[in-house]
Amino acid sequence: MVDGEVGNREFAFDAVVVGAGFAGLYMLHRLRGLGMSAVVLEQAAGVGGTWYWNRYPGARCDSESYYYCYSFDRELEQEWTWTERYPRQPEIKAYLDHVADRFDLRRDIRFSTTVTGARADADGRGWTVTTTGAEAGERTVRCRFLITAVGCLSAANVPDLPGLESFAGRWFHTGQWPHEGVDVAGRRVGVVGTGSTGIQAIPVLAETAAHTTVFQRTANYSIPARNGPLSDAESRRYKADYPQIREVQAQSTNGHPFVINQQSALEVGASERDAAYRAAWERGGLRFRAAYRDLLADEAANETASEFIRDRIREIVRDPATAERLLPRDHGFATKRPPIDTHYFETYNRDDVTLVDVRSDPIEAVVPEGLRLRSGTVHPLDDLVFATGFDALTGPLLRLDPAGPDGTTLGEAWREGPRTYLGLAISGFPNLFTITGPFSPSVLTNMPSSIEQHVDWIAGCLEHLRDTGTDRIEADPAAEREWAEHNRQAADATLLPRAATSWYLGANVPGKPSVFMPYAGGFARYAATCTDVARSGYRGFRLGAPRAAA
Ligand code: N01
Repeated sequence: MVDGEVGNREFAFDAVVVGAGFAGLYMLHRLRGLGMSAVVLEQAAGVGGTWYWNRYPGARCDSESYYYCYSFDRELEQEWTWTERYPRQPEIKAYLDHVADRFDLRRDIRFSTTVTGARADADGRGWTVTTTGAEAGERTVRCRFLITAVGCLSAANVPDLPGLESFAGRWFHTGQWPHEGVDVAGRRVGVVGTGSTGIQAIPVLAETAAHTTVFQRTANYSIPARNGPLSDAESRRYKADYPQIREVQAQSTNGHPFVINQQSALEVGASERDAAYRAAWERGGLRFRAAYRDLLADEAANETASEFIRDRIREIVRDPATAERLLPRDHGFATKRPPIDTHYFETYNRDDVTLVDVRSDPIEAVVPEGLRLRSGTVHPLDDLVFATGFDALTGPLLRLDPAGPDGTTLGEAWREGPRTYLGLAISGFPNLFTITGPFSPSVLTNMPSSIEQHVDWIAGCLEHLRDTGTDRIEADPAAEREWAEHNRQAADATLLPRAATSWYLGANVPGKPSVFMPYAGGFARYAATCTDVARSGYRGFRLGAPRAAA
């Protein structure tokens, strides 16, 4: 069935948005505000995006609830009350359900609809999007503009281990967790992966499982979250302070409402530094990395924080051999995405938890009874949990399989790695916008902050195109090359590209080109660049001739 006939100039919609998470919901709201017709295509049966799928035990946000939310509507800010310092997955999902209802968004969302491809018109002035859904066969939707709101961490990365199909137990990826939950009582559970997800899930699984075996490839730093209920007084204070909080976020490096200490970790004495780290450790959360300005820029400075955390691990974990295996030594603190936890390291003091180092003895195969390592050791398991992360940033876009006017697919265009202009647009793919695409700050920031900034920019751009009667926009390849170079320099000014196993570089997916994908130059600086590009009349973009002139 065809919505708007393929090949003619009639469009069913001004815009198709793919994804109904934080980004897609707000994009739809802004498109409506512009008086544009729009539909959101969503694979899931409900809204939420990441927070629809990631229902694993312990799933909760590492940003604090009072700012892991929209800022675009003052009434929404005041009427929603968070219950904990860090929101659990069901609470964030409930918040996004509330937003969808409050702004009457659902009537323009097609749920259970998977985008399987998208083809630009030969003249680059529209798109035909192909979907599959509940009905048999494919459907197509015609639109002028295609806007991806697919998130950065939505394409699950399940390791390609031989024998997985032979496993006699149950296996799960944390990002595709069964909605009905998984009861692990009395079972031997294996968890592969010690990133943010594994570090959240392991303590919770260990509370119920008969035995938990953690398969660790890279030891990780983690800061205690210090989660707890939000009191009425705290909620009232945040609500009263929102104007200032939002201002701090807008001026920040990473969209979080905290100011990074402008001292160097190396210009203070050891005891003063230790006291600062102790205070940050006690306060808990991602703010730890704001202790000194050069933690992500100078190896010696970083090492002071890294060693402080290693000391805490040595202190918490009773068995010295286990503690030693848990010490991260191949990368500095926060050069990979730093997890925060609730009793993660303490979990290794349980008799029913075993840590297995699969860096020195890699997983070789799944066998019916469990996991077999290269040494031949078999760990018997009833349940296998892959907390193995995602094909980050590029994976969700490549899955949409867009093709430009000349038929070149995104997979072909990005064979050597991604290239974008501002993370918002891709040369060769006119009238396509990518919310939080590669080479935008995205995963280095508090995501709702980046999402709102991108959506607002795209809405402003669409308004400009409409007001000038322009129906085609495309990133200029030269601007894209310059942006890539600026990204490389911004990343190289930090320690981030040196963490060899980082998913920021695509290192977690075998065969993925090694490119540092998020923009490391800072959120406020990035947003100012985007604003400047718009003010300059969209420098670096090729705008089609206005309709009247054409
Ligand atoms: O994934 P990861 P994640 N054999 O890629 C290991 C966000 N998030 O789902 O480091 C053995 O970080 C891999 O090892 P290595 C957040 O941005 C946000 O945990 O590649 N091990 C690593 O230990 C986060 O960073 C929240 O050597 C294998 C782990 O699996 C991002 O999601 C909460 C392996 C994967 O860690 C991804 O986190 C949770 C193999 N074949 C997550 N393959 C919020 O608060 C992979 N690993 C918003």
